[in-house]
Amino acid sequence: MRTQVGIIGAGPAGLLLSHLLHLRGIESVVLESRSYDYITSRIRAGLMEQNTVDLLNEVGLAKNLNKVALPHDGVQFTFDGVLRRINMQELIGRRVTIYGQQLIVKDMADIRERVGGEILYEAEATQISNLESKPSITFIHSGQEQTLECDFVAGCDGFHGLSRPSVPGNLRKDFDRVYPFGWLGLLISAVPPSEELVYCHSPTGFALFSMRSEEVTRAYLQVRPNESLENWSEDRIWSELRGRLGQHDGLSLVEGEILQKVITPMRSWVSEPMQYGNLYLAGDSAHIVPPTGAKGMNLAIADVCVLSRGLIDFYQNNNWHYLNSYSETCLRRVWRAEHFSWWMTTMLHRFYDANPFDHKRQIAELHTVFDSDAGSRLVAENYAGLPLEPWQP
Ligand code: RFL
Ligand code: PHB
Repeated sequence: MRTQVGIIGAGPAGLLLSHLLHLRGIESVVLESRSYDYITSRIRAGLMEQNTVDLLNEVGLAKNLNKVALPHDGVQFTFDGVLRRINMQELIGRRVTIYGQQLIVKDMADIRERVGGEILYEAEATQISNLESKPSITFIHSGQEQTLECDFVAGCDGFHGLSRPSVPGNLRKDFDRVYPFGWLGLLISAVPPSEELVYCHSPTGFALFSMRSEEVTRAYLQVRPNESLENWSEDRIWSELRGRLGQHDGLSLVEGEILQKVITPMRSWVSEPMQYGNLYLAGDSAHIVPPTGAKGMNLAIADVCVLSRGLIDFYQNNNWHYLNSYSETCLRRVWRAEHFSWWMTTMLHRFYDANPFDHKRQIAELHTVFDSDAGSRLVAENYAGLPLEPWQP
């Protein structure tokens, strides 16, 4: 089997890349180890930056999104007994949008399928070879080992994929921070406490109230690392949700059936450079962030814009400029998102080893940022997202 760009992974990064390349007549094949049903029902991200939504509109991927997504002009924070709202629309003229990752993955996969795009599900890439000349990807599909020959490999296979480890260890530098807590993610059949997201700092830990629709709440509770789900009875969950939200005018916690609970560890990670030979890493395969800043999927999409521009310029104009500067261009934005995600995480979570001084300092930091117009604007600019690079030359 042969194609121009071999893409490993049908997450937001891989699917968007294959769509953008298709719009400019460049062929790709996407290899995905999981099934179509799995990737279109896996609950992960929910929040999209304004630029992400604008891009999806520009490239014809936002038809369903525009029907059901929930745009938010503001975002709310509680700490030290107060509720603060950042009005992003007023401060910076931009907003964020709630639309489940599994829905945008489905929209992209279905559109690729409709125009004859090749996505092989249950096709696990097991080896990438000849990265410095004509690459090939070995994969197992329907029990058979096969080979995909290509000009370039896009490693869009997430944090646990095969692409990053295919960059020789002596040419790669990894930057890593593990946080001493995780998130218990809950999907609840109940009206969310507010129409907007509420991030809560509390003496018993962080909580976030998001949503997937007007009737479905998506909530997260900070939990100890390596916490077991068995320790989280429904009673304990409701009591922590209630306590961490606190009592504020306009916020009310409605109980409902808990449809799903999952614990996720929290980590920051960057692998540099994001390119080796003809392999380009995009999205979680190259970097991850703790979800407090809602940046992971948005960053994956930002990488893909840079990569599609490079590949289009190469195929249309034989120009290597954007491909040669791919890693450097992406990493500038990646590190800003890493910083923002780290900052939101450390400012809003309770560190279990913090002493009373640390706690008072943290509360002071929250007042410094959220009582200030300049502080609120800084949060708004980063939360609603930095401008994207153009996806074509
Ligand atoms: P993905 O989505 O992990 O997709 C990678 C795909 O590659 C496949 N794969 C392979 N296929 C073939 N052969 C192999 N050897 C393969 N190895 C792996 C996998 O099956 C998979 O389908 O990576 P991508 O495309 O880079 O997208 C990244 C995003 O998924 C991720 O950053 C976000 O989910 C992060 N995230 C959030 N991001 C946001 O922008 N906004 C949010 O609100 C937000 N909320 C979140 C989040 C992540 C969370 N968790 C679960 C960590 C909330 C949570 C709780
Ligand atoms: C979500 O809706 O899943 C979500 C929203 C904002 C975050 C993290 C997750 O910061």
